[in-house]
Amino acid sequence: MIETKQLEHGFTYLDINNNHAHLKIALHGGHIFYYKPHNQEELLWTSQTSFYKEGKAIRGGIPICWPWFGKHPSDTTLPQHGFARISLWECVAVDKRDPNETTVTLELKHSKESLNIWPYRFKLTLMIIVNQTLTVSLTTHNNDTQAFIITEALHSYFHLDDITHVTVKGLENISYIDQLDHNTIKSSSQPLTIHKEVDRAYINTNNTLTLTYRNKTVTMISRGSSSTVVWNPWIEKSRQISDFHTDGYKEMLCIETANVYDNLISIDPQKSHTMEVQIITTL
Ligand code: TA6
Repeated sequence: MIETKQLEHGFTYLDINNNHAHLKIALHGGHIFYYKPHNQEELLWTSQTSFYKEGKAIRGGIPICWPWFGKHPSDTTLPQHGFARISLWECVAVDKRDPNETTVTLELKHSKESLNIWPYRFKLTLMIIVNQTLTVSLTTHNNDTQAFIITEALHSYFHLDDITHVTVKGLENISYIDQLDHNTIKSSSQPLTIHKEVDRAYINTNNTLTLTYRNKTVTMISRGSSSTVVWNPWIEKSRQISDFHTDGYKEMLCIETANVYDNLISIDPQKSHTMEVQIITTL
């Protein structure tokens, strides 16, 4: 079943309930902000104090950072992480014929406003497939007459019961940019555990990562992505973020399927690029 509903704050969202999971996608940002496989806990974290208003991204779920990740390279007055996560997307297709699999396609196209801050004609297609797994696929089409460059991320916030019990595997011996230490390049031979603030961009990553906590394993299989960003703001930083609920840092970890820094993507006119992640949970 798929219904169009409204949050009390006024945002329109698609509410999908099939044989495998319950998922909510806001048209604001093309933003998945709720995902719960049946008989499991919510897999994505969303802040209890998130804003739901124009010009702000929902805090949690899967914000789409595009066409730049982080600060704009030359103009810091432009929105952090680009404009896709604060733009209104359109739902262009829904396939719900099979109760075991629902596919939703959203689109965002260039507009007068987008051309003012990013001077290229484009179409972004977000395809979301909910079956036993969740697949999120972001395709950038270059509809311009010149090539353009993007950086991007599916800034996924995973929901955990205790950050100190988490292990991330698949990033060992891969160079990362430590965004908390003057962008110094580092690496570690050990699986990643989190006991303090972390903000890292791993470059040239493998396409399979696992996140393990308690008795649960979440596997992320990516395609068209060469970077992985890992972020937890920990105590002090999370207190400075007004839409981050108190102690929320204990229950979340961002593991972001991305193309950032040297893994930027150049797309020629009339060509496209797809970045995708499939999220698989095993108990
Ligand atoms: O993905 C990591 C990061 O870029 C961090 O540096 C941190 O600022 C975070 O994203 C959240 O950014 P936001 O603009 O959503 O507050």
